[in-house]
Amino acid sequence: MVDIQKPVLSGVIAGDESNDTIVATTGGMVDVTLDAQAGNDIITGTNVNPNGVGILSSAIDAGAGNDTITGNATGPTSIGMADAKIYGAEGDDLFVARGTSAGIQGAILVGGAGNDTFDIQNGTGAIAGETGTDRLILAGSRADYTFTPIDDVENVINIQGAGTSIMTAGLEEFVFSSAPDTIVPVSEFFAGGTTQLPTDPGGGGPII
Ligand SMILES: [Ca+2]
Ligand SMILES: [Ca+2]
Ligand SMILES: [Ca+2]
Repeated sequence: MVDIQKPVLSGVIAGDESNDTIVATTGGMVDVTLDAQAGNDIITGTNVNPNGVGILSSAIDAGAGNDTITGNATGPTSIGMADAKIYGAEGDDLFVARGTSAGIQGAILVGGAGNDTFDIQNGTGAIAGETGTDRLILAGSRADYTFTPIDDVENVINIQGAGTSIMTAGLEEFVFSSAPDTIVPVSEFFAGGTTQLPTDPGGGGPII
């Protein structure tokens, strides 16, 4: 196993085929290219500084296994993950983003195969669950956001509100921190059809 725990991580980092621990403890991950490979890996960027970012300008492939990728920024006006592209790959992966200004900013998070959870607070970016039963957890309540269904084949939804502008695809479940035990299935957002293919009020199917 690879065990790296430093105040700041940057550059090219490789895990191995077992369970790795790769942690930036106080100054975040900056310009990291990480391939964690197989195993259940713990990948964490913590930043305690003002204007800090937990995981910044980085590309992370968590690889197979059930991985946990966390961007946690605790200083004033901080962001959990910014300009980061993170791939969970196979396994049931957990993405966690926390910041005092936003959870994510310009982040692209892709779950890959397996049942993935994106616990990202709020912010901007794109999230794709891919296969499996994938869940998005947002801060606050459902009423804080507007969900616009775009495409019901890939379950594409645009989410706006509460400092959030996110395009999602392939997510099956939505949970809000104010009611953590309530799962909103994606089908609820498509009950009225999509914005691009308005349905006939008489139930005759899409008007093309
Ligand atoms: Ca590994
Ligand atoms: Ca994985
Ligand atoms: Ca998935």
